Amino acid sequence: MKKNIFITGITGQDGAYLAKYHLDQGNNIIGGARRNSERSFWRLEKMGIKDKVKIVDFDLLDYHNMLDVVKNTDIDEFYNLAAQSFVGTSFRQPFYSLKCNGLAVCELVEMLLEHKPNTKFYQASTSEMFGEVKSIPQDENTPFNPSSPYGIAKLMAHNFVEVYRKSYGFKGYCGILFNHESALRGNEFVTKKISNWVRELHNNKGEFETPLQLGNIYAQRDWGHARDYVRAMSMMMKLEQPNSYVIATGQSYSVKDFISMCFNEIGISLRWEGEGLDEKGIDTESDRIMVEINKDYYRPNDVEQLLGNSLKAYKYFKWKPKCSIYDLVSDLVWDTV
Ligand code: NAP
Ligand code: F7E
Repeated sequence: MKKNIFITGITGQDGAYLAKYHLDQGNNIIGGARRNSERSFWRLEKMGIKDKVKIVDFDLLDYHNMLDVVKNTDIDEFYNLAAQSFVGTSFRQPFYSLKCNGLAVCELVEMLLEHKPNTKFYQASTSEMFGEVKSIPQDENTPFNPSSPYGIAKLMAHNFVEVYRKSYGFKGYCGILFNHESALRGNEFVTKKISNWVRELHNNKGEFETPLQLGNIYAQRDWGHARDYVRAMSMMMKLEQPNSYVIATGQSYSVKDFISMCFNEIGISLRWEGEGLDEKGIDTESDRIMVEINKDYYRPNDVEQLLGNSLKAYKYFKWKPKCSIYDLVSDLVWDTV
């Protein structure tokens, strides 16, 4: 039977992939989008689904707007993907991030419980909640230890959903998703920043003005593909009993590894020289400096190593990723959705 799917953050990376996934399943999509000076639906357009999605006004920071949507929309599954999603910004705008990613989600949960208790709710939780990790790999039993305002806010929302699930039978599902990327990723995230630079180098036939500038290239991440991860969201929402699940590939690479993989994709191999702020990535053939370290891209505090174990998701709904890191690099460098 056709379901009514409501997606907050429909203009974001995951919003676009999730909308496409549900449309392919034959479901109706209603997307919540906040007003901007220029509304941009470029991701939905790039996916070829803009005209198949109904858009309604939705802002996490407007209580009455959220209440109006909850009370007056017929929704089977509600996916809360909206957030201030950039960890770096959460250090510069901590309270904005706490409100959007924490408090607003608690308000949303409360109103759903009161007005639409049968609606299933998905919360976009994150590996950032593990922060300065207590064990490797991380799974559902690993203690949370956030190290950014973003992680703190997301943990508040995550805990709220879990407490309401246990206390009141709230149908809240949490996906603790590790980093997932695609050609629809925002330009400031590290994978997109690197792959955009590399593609332009290729398109400009090797010409560039400034080497690629990056911060902590020793951070390690478990990077998956957004297409695989939205499938996991939908699969967990099919389960009768709500629960929380880690979604990850089980493989971790450093930013430095990722840089090398992107350059390899256009046939350039790098060697590395120097240390700390003086470290540089150099084209082995031309000897040109391609990558430099720039202190402006360091964060006050960084999560050093993330590696997820998603065996629980496999056990309960047979999810595992289909895309390899090489597929992901290729999609990013060649801008393929
Ligand atoms: P994204 O591309 O940055 O999309 C974020 C979405 O949230 C955009 O549609 C944005 O709208 C919307 N938004 C921001 N502030 C809002 C507000 N006040 N009210 C309503 N909408 C607002 O993020 P994503 O990568 O798709 O991630 C989706 C969710 O998963 C986020 O909650 C993120 O924190 C979480 N997550 C992501 C990852 C990952 O690796 N991608 C991993 C774990 C968890 P505008 O277009 O107007 O800015
Ligand atoms: O950084 C390092 C940076 O901004 C990855 C969000 O989707 O995943 C994402 O958060 C790493 C960090 O993602 C640059 O310091 C080095 O260690 O791509 P990112 P993130 O912070 O891991 C989690 C799971 C989420 O939930 C978030 O919403 O790369 N890094 N140099 C850099 N990062 C950026 N952005 N830019 C650099 O120049």
